[in-house]
Amino acid sequence: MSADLGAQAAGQPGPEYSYWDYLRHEAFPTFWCAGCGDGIILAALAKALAERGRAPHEVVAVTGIGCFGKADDYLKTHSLHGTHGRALAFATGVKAAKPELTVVAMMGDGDCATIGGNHLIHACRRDIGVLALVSNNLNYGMTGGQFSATTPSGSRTVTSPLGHAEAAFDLCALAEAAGAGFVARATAAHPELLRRLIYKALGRPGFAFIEVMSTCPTHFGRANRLGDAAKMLMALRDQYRGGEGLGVLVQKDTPGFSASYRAVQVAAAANPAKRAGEGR
Ligand SMILES: Cc1ncc(C[n+]2csc(CCOP(=O)(O)OP(=O)(O)O)c2C)c(N)n1
Ligand code: SF4
Ligand SMILES: [Mg+2]
Repeated sequence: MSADLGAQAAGQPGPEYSYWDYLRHEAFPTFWCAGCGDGIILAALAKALAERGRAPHEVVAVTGIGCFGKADDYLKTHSLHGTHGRALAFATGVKAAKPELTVVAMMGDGDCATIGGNHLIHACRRDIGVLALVSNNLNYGMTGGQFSATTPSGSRTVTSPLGHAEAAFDLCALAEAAGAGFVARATAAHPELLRRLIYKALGRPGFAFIEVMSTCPTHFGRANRLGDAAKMLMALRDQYRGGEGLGVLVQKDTPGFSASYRAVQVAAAANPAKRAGEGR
């Protein structure tokens, strides 16, 4: 029994929602391979939403294309399944139009930072109140394991069978450099930390970026002889054993785009002659 259900059974008031309320049970089992890290990230998000007490209809899950881009299929929130690399562009539009909604863009490393890199840097700069939740499995899982902008130099993929010749982006450093007010990292081997980070991020008015180092045993793992899914998770746990590089890396108090834009709207209403394109 979960702690929530335990409290209810003991006659104490429990939280209004459980993670269970955010999942589309009829869509299970998921499309993901056994041992894929994506399910761990989905569960952490559902738990954090429940903890925040956001009703499912107040939440919009926005995705592009990719294995992690299937995540919205399993959420009983509003969802918007867009095109590859454009999740943050769609999410920006949703949040700009309806700032009262909780908007989460769920993206793979390809979706977010390879084809979608330009949208990422501008979302960071704009400080729009969207949570960017990235499953970084170091390759394009859905299309068969090609290298992406986060594939480590020297590693093997189907498009770098002799070792990748390029350097990888450090996504958190990229988000920080682009001006993100909240940047954090967890791994699929640290689900509790991930839940806490998502909870924190959901409380911010501005943009939040969370990178989850994840596992693709089917492609990246196989190509680099990293062993089965369990071995890959244990390797992630060991890689971050000291905690360096994990947790909240950047946290600033920023108003968020919706508040700044609202201030401009109020100013425009008070000064009609100064509206863009008028009074020249
Ligand atoms: C414009 C466009 N280019 C390419 C594709 C093909 N495509 C679909 S998913 C994908 C890569 C997905 O990788 P990532 O975003 O890392 O997600 P993962 O599958 O690893 O979770 C690509 C290249 C596409 N659907 N649309
Ligand atoms: S191909 Fe890789 S990323 Fe896609 S579901 Fe399978 S393990 Fe996960
Ligand atoms: Mg990927």
